[in-house]
Amino acid sequence: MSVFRDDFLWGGACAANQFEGAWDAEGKGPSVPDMCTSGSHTTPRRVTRTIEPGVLYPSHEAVDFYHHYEEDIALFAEMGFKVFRTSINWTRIFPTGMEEEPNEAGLAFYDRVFDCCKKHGIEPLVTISHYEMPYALVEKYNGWEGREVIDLFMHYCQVIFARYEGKVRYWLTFNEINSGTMPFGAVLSTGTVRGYEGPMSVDQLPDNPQSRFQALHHQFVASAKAVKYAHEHYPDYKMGNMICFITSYPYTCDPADILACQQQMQMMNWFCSDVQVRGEYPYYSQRYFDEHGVTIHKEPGDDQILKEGVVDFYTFSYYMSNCITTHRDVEEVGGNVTRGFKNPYLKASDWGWQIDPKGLRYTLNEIYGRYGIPMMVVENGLGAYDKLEEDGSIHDDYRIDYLRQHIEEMREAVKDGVDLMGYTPWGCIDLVSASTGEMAKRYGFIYVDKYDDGTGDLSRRKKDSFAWYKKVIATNGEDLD
Ligand code: BGP
Repeated sequence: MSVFRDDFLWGGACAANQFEGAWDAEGKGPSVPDMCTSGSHTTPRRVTRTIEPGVLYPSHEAVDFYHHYEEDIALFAEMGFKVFRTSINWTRIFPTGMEEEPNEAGLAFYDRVFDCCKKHGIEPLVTISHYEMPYALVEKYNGWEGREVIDLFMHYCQVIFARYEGKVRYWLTFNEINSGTMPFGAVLSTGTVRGYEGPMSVDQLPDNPQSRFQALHHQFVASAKAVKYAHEHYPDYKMGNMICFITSYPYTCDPADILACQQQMQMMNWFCSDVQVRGEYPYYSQRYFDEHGVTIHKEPGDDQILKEGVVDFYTFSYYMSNCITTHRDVEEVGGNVTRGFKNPYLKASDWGWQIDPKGLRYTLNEIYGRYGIPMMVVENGLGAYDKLEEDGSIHDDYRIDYLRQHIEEMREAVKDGVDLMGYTPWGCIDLVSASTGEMAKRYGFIYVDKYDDGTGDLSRRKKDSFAWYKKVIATNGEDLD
């Protein structure tokens, strides 16, 4: 018998801006990633205020899910997906985010996607905002720093909640909301980069913690309002949060490292979910704000709404772990939204992300111990270079190894007693990398013929991991060989 529950939600995850393409089709407006050029592991993406001619913006075509959704969802169904995590691109529905009337063509596209999922017996899990805020709101309000954005977001939520009733039950409010606690999040998440043109790199972005944390407060309020509204109007909707969890370990047993690590875990990994799950700012945040010159401006009623809009389930992305140290002689390593220090016991991906399957078991236990609500791993996976063989096959045994080891540890965590609802590995079909804008950094079970220079015929091919994952799902996670 499987240790995973019978209704375990096996599937995969994508985000609209990273795979749909059709960035200006049928009335869609530009969202923040549409203004981000391609980059690489060594050259950061750039944010531009206008679309520069002759420059590659990878979200513009991406892998064109917009025109391939039927074929792609059929492939997901062939693997046996029970759930498909995707997002709605806000600017397909409201091109600037400020319109009163939604764009019917945009709404109709997601009708087609969700109907197609239904036809295949796949449950959609929808991220309402996955790094896709309307660029017009960056220019007008400095993104989420403007309190006005809360009402605009609520209007968007009300429209999609009503439209997709009967088609979507599982919703996540903001993707990786805690990226707003870090400089990197200012571009894709909080949008607090009005007037900025330049590299999107952790070291080069101008940083303003005051505007990031104020923006984050507005996202908390918006998330809670959306949750409360959904609970009141659609009792069968299940509302989740989504955290980028980068587990930190103290590099040494020097008490200074232990404390530094605790502080990193608090503000990076726990702060946002403490608000979204427990319904209030955690005690440790005030000192952090005082020491970082941050004053959160709240309106009467904000604290109440945070209490009333707590989520039903907790979701997170998990790719890696990092070490934290106060010592100077330790090598730094990369990550999706932040950096840390090298763990001598771990290997890293070609992009420097430290691979740590056991850390997933540890993390699941930590989260469940803190909150005790159902959880879902909604992103996990190995971004790697794949080689397309002459006969069209792709032998991605390294990806199978990575996923196998992580599923084994999820199994252990379930045996430990955590309540795990599902697993949606990231980029189940190859898509554009959020951090680097590359196609070469592939995660999929399905290979897409699309390359960093923008070429490719967009044809789809099954990698070796496709058949492997199909077997994993068919055996409810028992057969991982
Ligand atoms: C997460 C994001 C995703 C996704 C993933 C992989 O931070 O939620 O959007 O892209 O990381 O990161 P990357 O694409 O940079 O490899």
